[in-house]
Amino acid sequence: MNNLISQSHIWTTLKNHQKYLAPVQMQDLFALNEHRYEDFSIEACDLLLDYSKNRLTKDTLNLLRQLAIKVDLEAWVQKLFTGELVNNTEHRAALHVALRNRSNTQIIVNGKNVMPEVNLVLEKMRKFSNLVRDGEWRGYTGKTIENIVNIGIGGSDLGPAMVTRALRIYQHPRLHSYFVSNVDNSHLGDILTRINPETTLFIIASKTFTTQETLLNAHTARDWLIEKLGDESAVAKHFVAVSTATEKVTEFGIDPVNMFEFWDWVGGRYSLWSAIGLPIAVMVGMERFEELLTGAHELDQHFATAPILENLPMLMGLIDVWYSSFFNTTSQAVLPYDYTLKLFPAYLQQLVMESLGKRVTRNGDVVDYTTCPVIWGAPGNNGQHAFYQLLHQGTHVIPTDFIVAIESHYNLSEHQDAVLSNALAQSHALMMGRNLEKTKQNLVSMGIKDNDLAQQLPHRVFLGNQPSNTILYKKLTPKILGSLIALYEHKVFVQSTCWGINPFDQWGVELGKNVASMLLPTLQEKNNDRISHDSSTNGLLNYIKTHRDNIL
Ligand code: G6Q
Repeated sequence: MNNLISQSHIWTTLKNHQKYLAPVQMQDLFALNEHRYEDFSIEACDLLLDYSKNRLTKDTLNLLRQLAIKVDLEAWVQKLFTGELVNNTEHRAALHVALRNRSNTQIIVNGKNVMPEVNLVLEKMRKFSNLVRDGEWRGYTGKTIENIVNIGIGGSDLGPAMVTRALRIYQHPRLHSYFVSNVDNSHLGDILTRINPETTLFIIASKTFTTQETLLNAHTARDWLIEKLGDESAVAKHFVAVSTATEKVTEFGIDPVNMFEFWDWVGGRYSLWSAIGLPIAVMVGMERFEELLTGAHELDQHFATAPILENLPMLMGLIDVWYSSFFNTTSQAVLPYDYTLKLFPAYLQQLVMESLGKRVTRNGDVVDYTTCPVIWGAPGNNGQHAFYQLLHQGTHVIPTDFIVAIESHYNLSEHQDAVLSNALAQSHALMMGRNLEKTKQNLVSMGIKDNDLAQQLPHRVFLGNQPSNTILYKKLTPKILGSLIALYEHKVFVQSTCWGINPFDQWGVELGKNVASMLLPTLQEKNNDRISHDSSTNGLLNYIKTHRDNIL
């Protein structure tokens, strides 16, 4: 218990400070300081962060800064950037910053500079993506490639799927991308009915090349292709792999020449910058992929050098710790007012919750403070007509990130102003609320009176004081997107450092991988006699067995 940060003086001071701030209304803080926006907003890497609509003051920030100093945040950032084994349970570095190290300075892991290998793979990606895009890479029957099907799951799916969707405006006009992750028939099965095998390239993306879902989908896709084209040798023209496991890729039947390598120091959910980004490079071109890397690299430089309270990821991470551990908030909404970021909340769910969804510190001590919030969200205007009700009048405090593009890539008149006004109106309304008196005036002005007024009044009041950040950028270019993603990656690292958590392992995911293979044989047995799990699992298994017609 003694190793926990919660035992420190600064933690106790923050706790007391929270008691003082808990009843304070943000609208009063705005009224007291007409420069609150200027005082609590910051710009770096073409991203503007307005964090003025948060339940904090300058004192709060100074205390959070002291917390960052107490946990040696800046020293941990150095460890991250210099290849130390920050993933202590797997004895690995976590060097996503090396993958986008555009200044090419050497980064040593286990005594070896990793940059030459990184650059070689980037070069291989460039050549391959150009061949596909230029129509020079041809399928078995000589046709150019039109469909790119990425088969992977988790970190080998969410990042590239999100980025490819976000950068759709840049995609090659001949190419269509599909991302298959789920093992459910209706994912791959549906896509296979809509593509032509002669013009399809499958990218099998798996760091370990042992993941059940990916391998099953990959085998099914391979069998489908061979059946359709009538020759096993067609595989060489239609399958490439992205992996760290050369032997397993070869066993599967993919020539290592068509394999794009990455390394165990790249975590799955931090891997879109590696060859796992191959579908991005093919769809939008290697130059755009490199712009994405540049955006992330610039944010890396900012993170590594800017002082704590002028540092975007540090500020956002510290504010998140403030809410989770001192206000005990348990969820956080991410609301992009930029439809191209449709998949960003899903991507962040993995990045944040797989990294921080933990209850013991690096040393194995059980924490006595709230850590990772549940992350959820959806594009702005859609959410307004769905779950925002809970943000405005529910019983939870839900810190929210509004992510807003000033301009769109498309020029439909009036639309962008509608988006911007909605985004700003929502964060304003969440902060201000509408008190009893104002609500009453409003209802009276609408002609509502007497009993009706008394009855309606409590339903129409908005307490407000709901905190939010707003992140603004001009237009979602590959570079801006790179910076935005890196901002969230590093924000997670800041939170993990304050909480003393290792953000780079995922033992919960490993558990899932093991239990699935445990039940599979029971499901495939004909009789029910040997079922010996808990009675619920036994009951469900038996029910499934007696109700399904198509046992394969
Ligand atoms: C990510 C996790 C996990 C992983 C998938 C796929 O950080 O480790 O989401 O990415 O389980 O693993 P493979 O890439 O090994 O198939």
